[in-house]
Amino acid sequence: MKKALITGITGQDGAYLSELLLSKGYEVHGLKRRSSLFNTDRIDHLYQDPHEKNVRFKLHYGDLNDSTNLIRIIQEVQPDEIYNLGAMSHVKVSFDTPEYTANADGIGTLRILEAVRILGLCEKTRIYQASTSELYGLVQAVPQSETTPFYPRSPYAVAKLYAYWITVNYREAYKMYACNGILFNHESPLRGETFVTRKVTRAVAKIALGLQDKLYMGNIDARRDWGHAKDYVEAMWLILQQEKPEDYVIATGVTTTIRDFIKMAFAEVGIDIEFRGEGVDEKGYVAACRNNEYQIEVGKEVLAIDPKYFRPTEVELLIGDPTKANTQLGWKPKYDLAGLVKEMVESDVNLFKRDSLLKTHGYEIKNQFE
Ligand code: NDP
Ligand code: GDR
Repeated sequence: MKKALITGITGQDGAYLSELLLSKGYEVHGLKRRSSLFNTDRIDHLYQDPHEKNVRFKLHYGDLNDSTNLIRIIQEVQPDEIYNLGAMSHVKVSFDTPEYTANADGIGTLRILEAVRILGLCEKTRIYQASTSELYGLVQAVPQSETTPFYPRSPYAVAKLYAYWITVNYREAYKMYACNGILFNHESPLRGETFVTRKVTRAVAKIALGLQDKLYMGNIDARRDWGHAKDYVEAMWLILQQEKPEDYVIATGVTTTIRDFIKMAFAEVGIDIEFRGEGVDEKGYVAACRNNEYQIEVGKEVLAIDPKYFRPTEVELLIGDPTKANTQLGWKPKYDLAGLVKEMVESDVNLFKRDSLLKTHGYEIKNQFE
């Protein structure tokens, strides 16, 4: 039985990757951070009572900022594969916490590689590094492929650039099977609530159900190449199953503005949006409500721009060229953007129907910060 260790197991990708590896017969170990509230929502359905026999899903307390902890866990687990998905992964937040981000996202990767080397596991353990399309940053060429030059535009991206190159360096210096998956944005109903797609699908659901009036957004003209996280964790696994360790771009090859994503998400609940105004004065109005279940008045302002969501330096255009992954890995995405939007909106509508029911029975609904 193969053993995998996943850092970032409590995140979006960690949850889907755990499901995939368990379905392939792996024993799955995960690094979990101590937090003051439970943080295992996305993987609770995979939990196995550690007192049972033949447990194949095990969590270990740890942190990418603690080398001795990582060495101990890797020594204990002796993994065949490590998926380093743990990171402070929010680009905007990285401008507020640049040093922490550099430590966890940049040096954290070095700590994993060094632990494997110190423990003499260079030949046994294969390592996947969660690299990112944010490395391309300021557009140098499109579509972006494995040979496009990098120009990172945030503390997050700069930290991930270090992680990218230290992974390449350890592969070349110590003959380790260590690879970068340069993944473009991928989303799902499990996406963190403050990333743009989930922020939008949650707001759409709440606005339709009368739980929220308005959605405040940043730069809605940026473009992203969005895929489904389920497809992308499949690519991570494939990258570690090849004869030779290499780096791969994983993307759909289609780019869409945030503005169009917003329109698509509202359309899922039968609300048509029209944008009027310019720059920070731009607003989104309801042009039509085609769904009798939701009572949204035509002409209602449901979206406005709040400059607080602008980034000091922005990544305006991402569109990936997945040719290498298509041909060498045989990887092709099964989901398209329309299917992804539908699934995310449906999931959030179901989530907030419960709140709507509580509200109609007089219970107070907790607000959450974006
Ligand atoms: P999430 O933000 O959903 O999950 C991040 C995970 O990292 C969480 O489990 C989090 O733990 C954990 N983590 C954060 N800081 C530390 C730390 N110091 N030590 C250990 N673990 C830590 O990210 P995604 O699942 O979306 O992304 C997975 C990885 O892929 C990340 O590295 C991200 O940067 C990268 N990536 C993501 C893309 C995307 O579109 N989703 C695209 C390209 C790359 P906790 O739950 O306790 O906060
Ligand atoms: P990104 O994702 O920065 O690409 O990083 P995010 O969804 O946060 O932003 C995408 C684009 O939307 C614009 N935007 C807003 N973004 C957020 N979060 N909130 C807003 O209100 C808003 N309004 C407009 C942003 O400016 C940006 O242009 C994600 C993360 O998962 C990274 O970890 C990963 O490496 C990259 O994707 C690939």
